[in-house]
Amino acid sequence: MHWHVLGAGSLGTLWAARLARSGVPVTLLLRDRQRLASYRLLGGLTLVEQGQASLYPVPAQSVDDTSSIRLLLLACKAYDAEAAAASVAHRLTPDAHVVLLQNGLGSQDAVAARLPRARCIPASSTEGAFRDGDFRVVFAGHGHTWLGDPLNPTSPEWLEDLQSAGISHEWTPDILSRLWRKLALNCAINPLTVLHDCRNGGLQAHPAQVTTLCAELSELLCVCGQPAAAEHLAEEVQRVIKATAANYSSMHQDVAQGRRTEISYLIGHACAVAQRHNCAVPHLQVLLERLQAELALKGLPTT
Ligand code: NAD
Ligand code: KPL
Repeated sequence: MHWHVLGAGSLGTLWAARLARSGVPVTLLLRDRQRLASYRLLGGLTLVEQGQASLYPVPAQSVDDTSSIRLLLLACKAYDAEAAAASVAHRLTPDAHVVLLQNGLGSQDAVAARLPRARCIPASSTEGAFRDGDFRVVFAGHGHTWLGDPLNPTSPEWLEDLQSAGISHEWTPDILSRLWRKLALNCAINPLTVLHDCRNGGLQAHPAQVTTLCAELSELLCVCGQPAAAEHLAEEVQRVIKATAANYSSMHQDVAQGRRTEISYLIGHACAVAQRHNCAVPHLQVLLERLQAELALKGLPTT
């Protein structure tokens, strides 16, 4: 199986470099010919692991190339996913599989609607990586990736490629439950870290706020058919706050670095779904509005 990776950022590079070094055929898809020229000048992707940088000369094309794509890894941000998928829709074979690495919820449905013939496979990852240069990524935190198809429990053959590449993973028929659980954790922690301008551990000073959000999120998860994702949510949120006390949340990092956040696919999505189900989430709603105001104040997009 030949992998195409669209989105040569942190996770896309992390996957492409590991697949390529294990001998799996992989091609990087870049936005345009200018990006392709810059990439070729550098000679490949650089992955930094435990302080050691290695160059992987992964072949690349621009999205407007015409060769067909049977297995696509979509590794862009949630707000870019639909447009990125649309840009290669004409190249997908009728039996194409598309792995969706986006955090949060909402973008997966938007992509699936754009690619009605493809088998879309959402994933949820706890791996950590960041860019420290053009086409250069630091593997910052080992983690695990869950993948699944809400419409078809059969696992795809290409999971063997992840095994060979050393990408820790598991196929799960309950991928939606995993994505909802992660979204709930992110909703209970990330916006508050932005508003209090603190590390995750700083939320230990605001236990009532966190507990109230967890109660609303648990109710919402049950209302939208995800009771398993609601189980012991408050306890897990407290555990994550303690375990990651010294870290800044991903949303805090985005805001601190002046980057667009994935707000619409996290707390924005939770509030939109709550409204659709007539489920009252007043504290989440106020948190969303305060977060949007803070983003606007900083000149960042509010969606
Ligand atoms: P990133 O911003 O580092 O990379 C995204 C890349 O996609 C960028 O290089 C961007 O230029 C490219 N891109 C966007 N639209 C494109 C298009 N139309 N054509 C070609 N390229 C396009 O993002 P990331 O950190 O790798 O995150 C990807 C997703 O994974 C996000 O939803 C994020 O929340 C999630 N995630 C990231 C991490 C992490 O540690 N980085 C961990 C877990 C989950
Ligand atoms: O996933 C996270 C993030 O920062 O995005 C954690 C650490 C769980 C905080 O919500």
